[in-house]
Amino acid sequence: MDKKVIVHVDMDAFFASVEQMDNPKLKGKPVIVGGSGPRGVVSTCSYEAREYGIHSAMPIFIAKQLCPEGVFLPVRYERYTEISKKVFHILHSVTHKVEAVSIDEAYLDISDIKYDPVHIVNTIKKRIKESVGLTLSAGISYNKFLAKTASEWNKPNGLKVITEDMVPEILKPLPISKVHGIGSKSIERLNHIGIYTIEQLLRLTEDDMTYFFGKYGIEIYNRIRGHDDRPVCTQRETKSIGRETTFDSDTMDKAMLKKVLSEFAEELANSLMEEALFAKTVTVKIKYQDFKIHTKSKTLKRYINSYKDIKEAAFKVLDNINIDQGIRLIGLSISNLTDVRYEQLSIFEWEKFIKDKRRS
Ligand code: TTP
Ligand code: MG
Repeated sequence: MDKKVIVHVDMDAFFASVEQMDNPKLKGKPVIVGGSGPRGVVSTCSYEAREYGIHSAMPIFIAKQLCPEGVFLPVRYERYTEISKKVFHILHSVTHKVEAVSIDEAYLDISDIKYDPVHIVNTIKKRIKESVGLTLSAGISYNKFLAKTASEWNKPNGLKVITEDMVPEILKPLPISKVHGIGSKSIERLNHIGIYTIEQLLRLTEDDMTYFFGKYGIEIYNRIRGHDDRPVCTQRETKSIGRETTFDSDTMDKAMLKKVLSEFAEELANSLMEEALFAKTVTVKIKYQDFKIHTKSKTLKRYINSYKDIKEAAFKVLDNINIDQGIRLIGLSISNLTDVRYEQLSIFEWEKFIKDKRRS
């Protein structure tokens, strides 16, 4: 089996970079984002602030002592979530094999894209810089552990490739804290017996590793030798997506109901796009003035994700409902979701497709 091509991306100083983007006067300054109040801690800080020794999870009062001239800001989750969605939207335009690890971090499996991985990653970086306004660091390798290690290599705005022939040499000088999965307690215990680097960790046997890390030991033993076969999991927990609204006064006005359905269709299409999903079943829910609920569904022959397709299916369902009394509430949902697209072409395959077409 061919080696996989895994990419790990991680936004640089995410919350702080968003603050600097939204308020350009803060660019180049030590910006610290964190909880207010006497027990607040640092969520993150700009790279300028890191030079003062400030880092995530440090109490704010200590950060203030280290850098009194720093700009201290509260956390604005909604804004960061909004930006995160844009970033993931771009990642999903490359491949549907995207595993979100956190608000600013993801793995991509780009093994199937017949393009130079560095070109792919540079394109992702460029797109995110141009259309979102932020930088990220990326690592490319043949498994998740090494891709993540690579993305941390030269933050911010880094790009590092780790190939098979570089392992384990390249890992040897790294401190054991760089091994994702080793907790601070284990680090302390290992430091206590004089183990600080991966080179030293490589000298431990499988039994030693089990002793130090429990059942997780063998996994770490393998990872530092470049073996990690965890797949990139495209999470698929959403079973259905829906919207509904209750009217101020009951209605039987079909044109109005269609207007509402069409607004919902647009929102649902956006949600599908964001998560790179397709749906097959469209359901309209109606609550009449006597509070009876009526739902009617239509399962289509093919998967859809566009506003137009969702709207048309919803209208058909509504047209098949015999409305004989006032309606209090209308809802639209889509289910039967999938993220496995039939012959889905990523932007790179599209580029190739278009080039090939021009040639022929
Ligand atoms: P990270 O990716 O760990 O950090 P970062 O993006 O700020 O900086 P780096 O360039 O090193 O990647 O975390 C992403 C966001 O998650 C971060 O901007 C703020 C939030 N976060 C917390 O709220 N608390 C924490 O302890 C950490 C580590 C992160
Ligand atoms: Mg980050």
